[in-house]
Amino acid sequence: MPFRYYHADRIREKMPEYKGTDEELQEIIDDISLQYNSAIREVETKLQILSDDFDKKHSYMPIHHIQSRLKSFDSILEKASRYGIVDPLNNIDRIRREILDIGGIRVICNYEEDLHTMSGLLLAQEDIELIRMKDYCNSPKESGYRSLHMVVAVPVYLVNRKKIVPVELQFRSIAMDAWASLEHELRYKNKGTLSDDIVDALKECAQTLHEVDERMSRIRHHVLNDENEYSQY
Ligand code: 0O2
Repeated sequence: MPFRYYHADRIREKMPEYKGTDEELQEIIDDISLQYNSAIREVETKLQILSDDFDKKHSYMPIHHIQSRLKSFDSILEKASRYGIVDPLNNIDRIRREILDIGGIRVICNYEEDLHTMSGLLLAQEDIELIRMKDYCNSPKESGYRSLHMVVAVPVYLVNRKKIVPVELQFRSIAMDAWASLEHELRYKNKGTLSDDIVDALKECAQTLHEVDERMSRIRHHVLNDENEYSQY
């Protein structure tokens, strides 16, 4: 038996109101797994190819590493309830339209300028459609969080159908990612709440790391003397 993202009976326990058969429920779950995992792979491959070509042209790889995840089915159902989607298993189309981070990719770049270069190169591809962009780099969140978020739609070609599937991308510099990972862990360890003092201290850390990002970028340009080399992108 192939690896299963989720088994129908486990989800049925949580959603006893679902009236379909086990086979129908398993079909819904397997479809999500296949389509979103495929979309993640498509976009990851595109990014990898861009990074390889960048390396070939400039002897430099802007992407430090990539992480991806398929949102757990439990989290999808929890978010659906938060979004007021009642009877979510009978409203899979609404879930697909409204929950845009079922497939997620985090692209960790070396320098802040690389985020804009790589996201721009991806968006320039003709089979990629931008659905939504949130620029938390230029407008950080209240917490101090910085990152460039975008949701893109990518075609996935299956045996007898083509699906357009959304994928959420979070482009971060190494410094932005370090802050977000540690802040997330602290918040998680403290059950989602942190005192005002800690929140302020973390915000200061985010600002310091932003200054470090800017300084590192200036040092890089100084060392490589390549101020305008990538401006063509
Ligand atoms: P995961 O597992 O990281 O995906 P939502 O909150 O999802 O209903 P929206 O508008 O999509 O609505 O949220 P937003 O804020 O644009 O993006 C949410 C994601 O950004 C979060 O995902 C985090 O990954 C990241 N993020 C946003 N703000 C912060 C922050 O203050 N600190 C940290 N560490 N990360 C942040 P999730 O939902 O947490 O889950």
